[in-house]
Amino acid sequence: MKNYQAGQIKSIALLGNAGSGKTTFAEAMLLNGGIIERRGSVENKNTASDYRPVEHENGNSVFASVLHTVHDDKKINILDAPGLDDFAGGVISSLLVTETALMMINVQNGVEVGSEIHFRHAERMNKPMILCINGLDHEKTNFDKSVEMMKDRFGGNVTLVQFPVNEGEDFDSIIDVIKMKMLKYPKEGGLCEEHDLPSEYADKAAELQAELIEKAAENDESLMEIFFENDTLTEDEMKSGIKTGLLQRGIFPVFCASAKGNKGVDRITEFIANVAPLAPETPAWKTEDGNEIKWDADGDVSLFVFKSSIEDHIGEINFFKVISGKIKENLDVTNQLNSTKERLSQIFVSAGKNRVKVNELFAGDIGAVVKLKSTKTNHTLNSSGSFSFPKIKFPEPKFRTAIRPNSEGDEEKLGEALSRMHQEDPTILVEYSKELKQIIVYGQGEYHLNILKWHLDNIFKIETEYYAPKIPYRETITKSAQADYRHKKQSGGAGQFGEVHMIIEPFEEGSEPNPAMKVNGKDYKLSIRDKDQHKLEWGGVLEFCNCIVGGSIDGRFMPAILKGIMEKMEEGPLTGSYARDIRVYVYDGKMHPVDSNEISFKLAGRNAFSNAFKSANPKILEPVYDVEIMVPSDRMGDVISDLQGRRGMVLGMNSEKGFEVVKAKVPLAEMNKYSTALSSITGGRAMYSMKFAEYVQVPSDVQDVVIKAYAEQQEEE
Ligand SMILES: Nc1nc2c(ncn2[C@@H]2O[C@H](COP(=O)(O)OP(=O)(O)OP(=O)(O)O)[C@@H](O)[C@H]2O)c(=O)[nH]1
Ligand SMILES: [Mg+2]
Repeated sequence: MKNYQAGQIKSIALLGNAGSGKTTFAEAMLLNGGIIERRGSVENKNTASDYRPVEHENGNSVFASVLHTVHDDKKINILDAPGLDDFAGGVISSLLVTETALMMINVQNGVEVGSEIHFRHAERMNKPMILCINGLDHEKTNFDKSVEMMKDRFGGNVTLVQFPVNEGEDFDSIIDVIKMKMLKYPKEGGLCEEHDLPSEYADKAAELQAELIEKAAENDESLMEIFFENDTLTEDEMKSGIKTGLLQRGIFPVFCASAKGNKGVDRITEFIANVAPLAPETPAWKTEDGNEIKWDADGDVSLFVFKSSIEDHIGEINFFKVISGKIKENLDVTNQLNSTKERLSQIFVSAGKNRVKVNELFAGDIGAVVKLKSTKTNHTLNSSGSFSFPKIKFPEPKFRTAIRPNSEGDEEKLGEALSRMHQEDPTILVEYSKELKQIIVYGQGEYHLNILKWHLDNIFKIETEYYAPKIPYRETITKSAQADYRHKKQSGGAGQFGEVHMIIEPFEEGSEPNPAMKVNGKDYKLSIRDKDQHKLEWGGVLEFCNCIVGGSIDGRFMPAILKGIMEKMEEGPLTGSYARDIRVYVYDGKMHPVDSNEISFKLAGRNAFSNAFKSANPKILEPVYDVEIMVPSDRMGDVISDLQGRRGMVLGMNSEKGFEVVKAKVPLAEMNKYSTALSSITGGRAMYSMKFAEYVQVPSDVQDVVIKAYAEQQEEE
């Protein structure tokens, strides 16, 4: 493969709702560029992009694929991102390392929730956006309706560059208003023939071209002047205005295609090659310290690894973006996250399942490397200079489940498999929860974790079971209570004796211990000799006050008492959950000259605390999440009543471009399998995100249920 310099490389991310034709479009781009000889299809499970077994099994993209094609003297990197929101991680990493997004719109449905989600990712990442209305060969198409929905949802920068002559099963011709030509395609698709504009389309084409020229001019002052002077722009001026507009997200040019028929694909590829921005024309990347690293092919080498995967026959492969410099085979670089020296012994450009070895790559290009020692996604590799680029901000998890291997001996294998899956898809998170005594896996949705399970079953061959994840409740108290406990074991051998008297009360941030208090009608005067505030790793505080006078308990036993209390804080008396925000006053006790020791006072402290806790009107706190749901207006009522059925509190709603955004607070305990429920309520036309907000007391009926469930579980164990 020839070497492409920095000025000859473009990179695009294929976006769009699931099934809108991204993978099919990429396949046609590769055929037209001569990267593949024959076109595969998603149905035949033989596309270059959807090459993993799980994608063949499910008939959709699961991972983002790195591909490339060539057009004239340009190389175009293509990141084919998955459309389903469960695989959002692949969309975000694809957008990060490409300069332009190409969004597929399925002409049968227009703007779908997936289109909306991807549009927002691109908007948030400030990416230039080209739009393609695909599937114009379908029996039922409605080009104008799709255009209308796009203008309604994506705004006034949506600007037509083309319109179809004959949408429907015979689709083969497009009017292009940059060229003011009709593009006609052979039956089998491929490269078009340019024809003069048929007169019946001249008016519409002229009208659309005028709109396009105005849009192109408005993003560039010098062009605006030319436009006012000449009342038009030349094709080259138009193209430069469109490029400026793309970079400012001031124009979203709209093209037409049938990816399946390979019609219109060549023209869009040509537009990308000639008009879409080069990496050096886009903002420079910033390091974690905020320093800019220029897209300079003559600069020091700096790479960012945006994807890692394990492939048959070659093992681990890391995909990277060259941010600066020129890399050559066998170049030595340093991993900035673990200081490992890495040699780029073999570098490739990728076309999905196929890879081509190359000997050099320039700034702005995308490549792959194998056999690195300890480099993964989010790692920066430099030839010199110690800086790294910020990690990819993947979306917060939205779905979780507990997992266990069917056979006990498989724990280690499962651990390795899960960490490998996390490496391939960083939005799969694994937590070995000491608190819940479960392995919890987190993902973007139920389907996402079903795909994980598919890999465990079929690739790693480990039988596992998903089961209900416990809720990380918290326990606390709401009033003061007193308790004392004598631990005594004096039946032959080393005896044990320890007695502890304590008062506990709720701890509030900023409050001070109170030497005089009334508990259960009895007055106490305490002399607070010493207090220790312990910030708990699970949140909240335990404040331990030593109020012993007259040596009733020797100071050397206080840490043991605290240890006993901490054990109960780790495994609360109500449900075995972590306890928080409690102040303890140890104000009296008894010792035995021989039998008193640490274990005695630990147990006395522990049991006194447990008893006091139970009589301090203890409450269970549950994690509550901020949930934001984007739902089509016609389904908002159903979504809200479903939320209310989940003890959700709707905080507000606002309309955004044909969607309603509902904000609510919902207990985690009620969010189990929410992605699936929401999808069935809205016909898959909604999306949501959730983020931990706070701990809130559970309602008393729920408290009773949770305590009862814990008691039953205790009996079973
Ligand atoms: N008739 C017709 N079918 C198409 C066209 N483009 C794609 N398809 C079909 O639509 C289905 C989905 O196509 P894909 O290319 O997998 O869509 P995708 O956008 O990659 O979907 P995800 O990977 O799930 O995000 C396949 O059955 C394709 O054959 C088209 O232009 N016309
Ligand atoms: Mg796909």
